[in-house]
Amino acid sequence: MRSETAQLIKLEDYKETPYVIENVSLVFKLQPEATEVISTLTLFRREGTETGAPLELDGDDLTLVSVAIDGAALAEEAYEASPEKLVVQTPPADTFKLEVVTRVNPTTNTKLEGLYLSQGIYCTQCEAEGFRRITYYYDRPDVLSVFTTRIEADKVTNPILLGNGNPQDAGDIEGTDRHFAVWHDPHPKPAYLFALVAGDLACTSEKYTTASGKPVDLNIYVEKGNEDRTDWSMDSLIRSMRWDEKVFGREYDLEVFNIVAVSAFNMGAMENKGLNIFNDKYILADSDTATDMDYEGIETVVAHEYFHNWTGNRITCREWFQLCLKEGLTVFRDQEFSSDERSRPVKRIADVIRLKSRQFPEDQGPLSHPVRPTEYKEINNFYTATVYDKGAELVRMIKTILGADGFRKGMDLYFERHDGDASTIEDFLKCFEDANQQDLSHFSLWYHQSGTPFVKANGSYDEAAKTYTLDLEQNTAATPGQDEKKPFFIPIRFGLVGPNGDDLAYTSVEGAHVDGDLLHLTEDKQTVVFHGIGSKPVPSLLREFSAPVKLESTLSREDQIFLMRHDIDPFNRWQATQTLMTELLIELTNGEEPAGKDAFIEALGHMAEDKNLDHAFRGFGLMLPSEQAIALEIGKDVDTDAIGDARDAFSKEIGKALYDTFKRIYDAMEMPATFSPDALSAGKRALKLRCLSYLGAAQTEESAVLTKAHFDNADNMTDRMGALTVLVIWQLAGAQDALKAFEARHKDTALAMDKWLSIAARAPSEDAIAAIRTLTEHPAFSWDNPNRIYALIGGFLGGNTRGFHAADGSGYDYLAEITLQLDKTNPQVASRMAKSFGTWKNMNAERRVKAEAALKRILAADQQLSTDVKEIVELCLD
Ligand code: B3K
Ligand code: ZN
Repeated sequence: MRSETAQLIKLEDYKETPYVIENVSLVFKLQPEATEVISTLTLFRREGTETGAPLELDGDDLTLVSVAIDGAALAEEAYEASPEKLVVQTPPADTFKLEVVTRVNPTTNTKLEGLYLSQGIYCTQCEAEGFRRITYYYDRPDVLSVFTTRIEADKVTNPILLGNGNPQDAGDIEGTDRHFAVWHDPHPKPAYLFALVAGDLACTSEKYTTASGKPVDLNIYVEKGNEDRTDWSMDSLIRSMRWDEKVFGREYDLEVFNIVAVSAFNMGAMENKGLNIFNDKYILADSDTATDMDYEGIETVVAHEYFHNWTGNRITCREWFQLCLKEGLTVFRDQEFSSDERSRPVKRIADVIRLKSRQFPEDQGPLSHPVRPTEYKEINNFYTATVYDKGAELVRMIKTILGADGFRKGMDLYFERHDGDASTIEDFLKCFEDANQQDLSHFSLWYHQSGTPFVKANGSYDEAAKTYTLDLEQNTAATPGQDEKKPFFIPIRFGLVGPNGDDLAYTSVEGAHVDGDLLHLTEDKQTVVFHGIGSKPVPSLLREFSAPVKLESTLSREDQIFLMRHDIDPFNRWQATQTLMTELLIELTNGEEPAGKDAFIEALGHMAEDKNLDHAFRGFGLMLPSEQAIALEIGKDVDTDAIGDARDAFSKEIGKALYDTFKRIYDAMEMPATFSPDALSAGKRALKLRCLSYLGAAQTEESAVLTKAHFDNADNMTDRMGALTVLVIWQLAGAQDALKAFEARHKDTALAMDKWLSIAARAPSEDAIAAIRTLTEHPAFSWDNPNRIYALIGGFLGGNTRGFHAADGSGYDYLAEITLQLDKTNPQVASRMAKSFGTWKNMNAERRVKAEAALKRILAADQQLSTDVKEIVELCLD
């Protein structure tokens, strides 16, 4: 949507539509440059709407061909049409049929929103407001209707014709080279869940029988030649369907479930009813082209989209402010699925790393917003880590507070009470309150108040009284639009760890609601006294990361090392390691020599070799916080070069100090004879590669040879890419050869070349921007495909901190330049890139000046900015 005067949409302005759309019948006459869409809507006047009140439908960039009501063409004065709107001034009756014909051009649709062509395949993307780019409609989630879709297309180029719901009819169109298919979706749905696909696609199929015995045809459609790369996604789908039956009691509800993978897609995937459309990155996998992380990503996204069938589709959102109702909840569900399928603590660590690296910076900067926002200009800008990942944390906290049974009771009531509804967060919370007779009003503040709460904890032990006193304090800094913050309801899972590593029991407690190992922090300050504590404990707080807060610990380094070795909560063992690493790295960044560094490195060596721990867990334990994470922790006046230098030096120091340990683990690792993406094998590969990266950091001749051999001998992408990254990042001998060999091997596989682009984008360089410009000329890169842009430009912005935050401002200038360039073709991708400006206020003065100038240059550019980009830039400058 392009507009100089983008409107601020406010939650408080919500009103129902004056008319109800009962039925939608669509006919698509597909042509690459001029597709005709005939839409017939059965409408009736809503009770309370004045007779003859105008009917105003949304459009975006539409060409109207004709408009009729009940079979009669409308006189010109009876309606007003523009590309953005169709207004029928005075509908003639309480119930009527509106027939609208529009024409759209799928070939020139570079925004990838609405109907577009991707590699010769027609496909659609309608969430959030793409349906209005197909036909005039009430394009909002609270308008639920029954859709029937007829698709007509050329038989040769489009043998496969897919729509939502169940197939109803199909055949040739006599006297032409064309054929048709009719799809009917019996479940009323909002327009954002509409989808259509037509093309020459290959298909993999399976049969599934639901828990109650209903047969379902499962199909995964891909571009021809890719059909042997769908086994994992099909397997993930079947496991997801079974899991949702078992864990949430939810069955699938149509005769077919179709998935289509396309190569040009703005995001990961889309949960259209019965016809999920995916970015092919989240469907295609084989061991030669996909990493273990890709396999995990596929499992997660396939599950996520499938789970939306109940949380999103059967129960949808009243308006887009409620986005977290479906997204936060569905992320929670996919996280739980992966935890059950893999290792729960490892999955928890991975999810928390993601939350802290994506959501924490968002919530502590100019783009901070509540999980349920109250205003926006462009809804596509609000598909954020806050809505998704923090949204999932809020659902997780409800489960923590109510317990597993109470949570399930609330979910059951939600499905029973709201099936078929367009709901709100209030509706959702009410189900948990009613099912558990519990008041969640204080808890609900999490949905409305933005910002990351900082929790401070200070403990003291009184040996004579056998008491342990914990002084807790919470504080949330002001965020845009919210100067004053109220205290949150923070569930803190904890243990008081005794000298032998066991949790100490307490006899009684005062000062807070404490139930077993769960403490409710509900006020700004609380002093909690535990009685009957026999010896001095080390507190282990926020176990399992029970709330999305930043814990400022006052523990000594010895105590952290103690937790790192002994905590019974694996998450907090990992967290203690991270906390220590971060503290040490900050001191190193400041040029100090940190106390306890050697003891820490020694403890790290123990963890690396601890056979009682999961391989994947050990891999995560060894991982240093990213440069961005350290920058966020420092918070202000950040010098990214100093952080990079300190982190490099510390990696090297650990690599040298524990060289023998890492080499021993590396050499001793037994790998399965054939590749399997299972969690155990993936964990072994991860640990082995983590060891290799420290050996690489030590930059010995031996480690360069070892890394190059690892690359040369790799029989899977995880090892090949892992070793290539080590070679390139540490500039080891053989790096250039390896880059060339990778390119030669994978030049015809775009998704594999994306990995090459993102590694190349991270390579240390004197002139990073010149290097990126050269890479944009590479045949593997294209400005037209989001995956290529995310790989190269996204890889640079997120993975090359020195380059992007270069003190001379060249990284910021480049981002301004490509934001403007991309905005002309694909505003969603442009604004996603521009969000990298979100941390500029944390930088030092030298960098801030450059970043601010670059942001201002975007606003002042001699081109019309999309609402998407304009909103992000304005928020950043606010
Ligand atoms: N619901 C889609 C995201 C749509 C994004 C629109 N800008 C995928 C998902 O979250 O499952
Ligand atoms: Zn989703």
